[in-house]
Amino acid sequence: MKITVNRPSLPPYSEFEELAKEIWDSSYLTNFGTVHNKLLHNLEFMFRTENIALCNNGTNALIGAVKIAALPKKKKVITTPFTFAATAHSILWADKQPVFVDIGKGGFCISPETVEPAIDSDTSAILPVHCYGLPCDIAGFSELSRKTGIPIIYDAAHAFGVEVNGKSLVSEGSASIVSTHATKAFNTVEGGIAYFSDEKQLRQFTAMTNFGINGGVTDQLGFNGKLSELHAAVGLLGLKYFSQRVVERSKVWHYYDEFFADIDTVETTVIPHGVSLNYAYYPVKIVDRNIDLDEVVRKLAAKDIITRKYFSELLTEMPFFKDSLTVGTLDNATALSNRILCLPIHESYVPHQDFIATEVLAALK
Ligand code: T4K
Repeated sequence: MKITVNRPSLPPYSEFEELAKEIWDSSYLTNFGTVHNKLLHNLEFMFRTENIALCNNGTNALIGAVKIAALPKKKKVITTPFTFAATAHSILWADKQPVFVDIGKGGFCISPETVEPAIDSDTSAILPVHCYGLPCDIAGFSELSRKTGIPIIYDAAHAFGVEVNGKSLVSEGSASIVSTHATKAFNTVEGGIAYFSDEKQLRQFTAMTNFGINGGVTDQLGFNGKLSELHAAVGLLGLKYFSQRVVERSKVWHYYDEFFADIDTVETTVIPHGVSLNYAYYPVKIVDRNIDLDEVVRKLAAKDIITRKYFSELLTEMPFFKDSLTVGTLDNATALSNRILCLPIHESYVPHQDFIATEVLAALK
């Protein structure tokens, strides 16, 4: 069996078959159907907010969020280089300009301290990423937003189900988006969720995902960002299994933590106090710079263990973004560049956790 870095968490196929048949028989396949609405309702209950909408992927949700929640007459959106390309692509698709700043020391996210020096009269929004589902300094960003009037738009692509002191991380900032792609902790095959603190902006977003149609009238810019009934069905059924799967994935996380505790070359990730994680990624820092991570990835792949260097290549190092605006040094992000390895984590890996950890250790030697 190939052990991949992550794999979709799916409901039993028989349950999907039954619901798919109902959808088939109804002949209603998309455009805010019954299954879409049920999933939306269940997620509103789970996140304890009615200010969310579903979308056909996380990238489109983020484009919409930036388009709607960023200050309209200003151009710059301050963000992180330590993320997936979709974060900065979304800023550009929303007709804004990304400005990269460093992540904070000892974490994976940009911080109010690294962002503040980059704020100027053209700053339209701040776009932090809760990288691997680990929360940014939400209290600090909320204070920075209050002080400057600049909206915070969170890329919470990895953060489905994450809570901080019992509150869902999704309902933070002016807007926040989650990815429900197949590789995420919870999935709708492809999909996304968008949160807006302002109900008017939420209505604008929903209309935006439906060609800009508001009450039958096209009165704004739109695109097709709707989540189909079949995609929503995978989510609706999968949601029932979500919390049990978090428990199983946490076993793998804690097993790895203990396994690597005394290994000098491997620095594991500390979960901050008060955070309930979804355990969708297991990032470790390989401290010893003499170890070639690409070689480690290759050795493990030869054993059918697929690891990933998410997000070891900073966006600012990629050809497409290398001439983008950067403010300050990127020393902390650069220190992580080519040092982070995400190990396989999934609820079905509990029986394989010792094998995986042992092979990772062997590949590091
Ligand atoms: N913001 C951030 C911070 C993000 O990380 C992302 C996406 C977004 C925004 C945008 O959200 P979406 O528009 O995607 O909703 C993956 C995902 O495609 C992407 O969703 C994700 N972030 C990114 C971090 O990772 P790849 O290129 O690594 O995927 P791939 O196909 O190589 O799959 C990774 C592993 O998962 C493989 O080992 C195989 C396994 N896998 C994958 C798929 C698709 C399966 O077992 N089954 C599957 O169906 O990008």
